[in-house]
Amino acid sequence: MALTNNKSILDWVNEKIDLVKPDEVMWIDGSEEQLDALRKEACETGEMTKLNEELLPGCYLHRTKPNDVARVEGRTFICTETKEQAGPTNNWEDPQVMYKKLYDIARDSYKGRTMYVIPYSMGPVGSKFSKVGIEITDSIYVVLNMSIMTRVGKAVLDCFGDENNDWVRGLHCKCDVDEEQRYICQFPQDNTIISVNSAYGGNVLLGKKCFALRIASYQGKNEGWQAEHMLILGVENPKGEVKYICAAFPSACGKTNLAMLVPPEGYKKKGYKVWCVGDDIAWIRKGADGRLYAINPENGFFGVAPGTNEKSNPNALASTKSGTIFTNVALNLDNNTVWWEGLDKNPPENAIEWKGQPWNGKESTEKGAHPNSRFTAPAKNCPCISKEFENPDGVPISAFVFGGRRAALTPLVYQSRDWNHGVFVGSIMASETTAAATGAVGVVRRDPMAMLPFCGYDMGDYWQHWIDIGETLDADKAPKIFNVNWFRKDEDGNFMWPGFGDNLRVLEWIIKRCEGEVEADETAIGYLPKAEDINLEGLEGEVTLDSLKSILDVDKELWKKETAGIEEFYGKFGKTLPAELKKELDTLKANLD
Ligand code: GTP
Ligand code: SPV
Ligand code: MN
Repeated sequence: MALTNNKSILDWVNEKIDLVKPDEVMWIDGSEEQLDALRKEACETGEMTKLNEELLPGCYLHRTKPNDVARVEGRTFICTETKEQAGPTNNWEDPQVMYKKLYDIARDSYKGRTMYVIPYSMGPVGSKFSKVGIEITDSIYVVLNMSIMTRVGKAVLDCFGDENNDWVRGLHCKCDVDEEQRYICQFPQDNTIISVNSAYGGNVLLGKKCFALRIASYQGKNEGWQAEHMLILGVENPKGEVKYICAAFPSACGKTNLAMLVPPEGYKKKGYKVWCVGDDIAWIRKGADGRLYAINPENGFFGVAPGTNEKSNPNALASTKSGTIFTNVALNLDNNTVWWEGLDKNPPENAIEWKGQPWNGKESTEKGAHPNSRFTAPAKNCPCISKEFENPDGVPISAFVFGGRRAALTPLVYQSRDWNHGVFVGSIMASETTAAATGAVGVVRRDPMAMLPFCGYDMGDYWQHWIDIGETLDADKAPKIFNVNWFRKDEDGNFMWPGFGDNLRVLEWIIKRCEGEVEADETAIGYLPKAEDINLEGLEGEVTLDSLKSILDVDKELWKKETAGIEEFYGKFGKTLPAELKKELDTLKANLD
């Protein structure tokens, strides 16, 4: 039974029923009974495996097809009226051409299947930050993941009302999971998303990257707010004061880890705490007091499994201990639990690897879990979830932090001179590619604000939006903007900075800068810490003042080469490149000479 009288929703759902021809239609009401019945059904058909109820209560394992394990950037399209509106960094197709192609693929594809209609809210139900979506899918895996990652069900529609037309349409059709016919398409001008021939995470959980970033970034541009690929964390000092930081790193570059950071022993003893508000996406608006506020529109974590362990990220691991769906990890047959590379040093011998084949972790040279295998865990499971997580007004932002994986060049941390220089610093971000998207891994590419795969319109206009937002902020209220790099390597290829919990040492410097409590050195690229101002207590033997100095080093010759790459990248944009950024590039070049 339909859960709403909203005509725009009912008309659209009926139109889609006529197109895909399901045997049955089920509206997802958000009740435990309904979800439980679906879990049962998925286990009966083999779509999911129920894990050990004692060790992992309410947890399930799912395997996707080996051809369907990551986002597919080459098959992701922004379909706007003109190609220019999508900009030079997005794949574009004419909306009418793309609708026809997608409808031809989707037509009759639900025959013999059930259509699930999922009403969901990105953000706490009823918050002024929040937005509603409807996702139609033929996958129980999608329903169950969406009900962890977002707020789903009847309550969403009750609050939405019958006249409201401000909602995002999402149609997902698994079809035959044929990679040749796979398309992930956003129609920002129609508030519409269509995804066909995939059944993997970011391609099909349409609330996440498709809506909360690609569509929402476009909405934000028009409505005066921002949708960013950013974690949100709060650092509580021993006096109990909490400062909030938003940080943008590309996929698989450390957002979830930083968001759930465990302070080093010395900090813990002093009374420092870190609180997680969000690990992937931030929606940001100006508050009544003139500061910027952020909410996490999601309700769960879709986190990278490999490398997650008791030491690297105990909070993420704890979050996966109940009510979690694991995708593409190894199944330990001895105790019906899961395993992935980097969980511990004791891989199971009697196991099934991520593709579904028998696997002996002690002997096999193959991986047990896919490098982009993931957990979908409820945010409320996280031991360090912020008490502001449900706050409909969000949290006030003190600093924006950009960062990526750069083996060379970028120092551990630096601060921009002002807002526009900070926008420039975000715009010149580059990072080594990871397994989060299909394609080569480890290649340095430009990824401005970690939004390259997620910006729903021309990236030049997006930079202009950042500059425009800055103009509305009083200087003393605007977040300060920084850049970090946890991934600098020495000549032997070892990471120079221990990372993880020790990143709090850098956050402490960032907060001190925001509070005007510490001096910095002005360099060609911006303000750098004096090495003595980064607290190394407890890192004896790991990081010395000298090694820290080399992680903070600015190599002018390397940076000159970098400016050539930036210039080439900027050259793609033509007239949408903001003059302010061109000016910042000229300043950087002059500073380096
Ligand atoms: P998405 O969910 O794809 O957006 O990824 P993410 O940005 O949340 O990345 P995540 O925190 O899951 O980390 C990805 C990988 O980076 C993992 O293998 C981590 O072990 C590694 N990593 C995270 N933080 C650090 C760090 O400070 N230093 C080093 N060397 N590795 C890190
Ligand atoms: C990312 O790739 O940035 C993710 C995972 O957070 S996905 O949802 O697949 O996009
Ligand atoms: Mn992400």
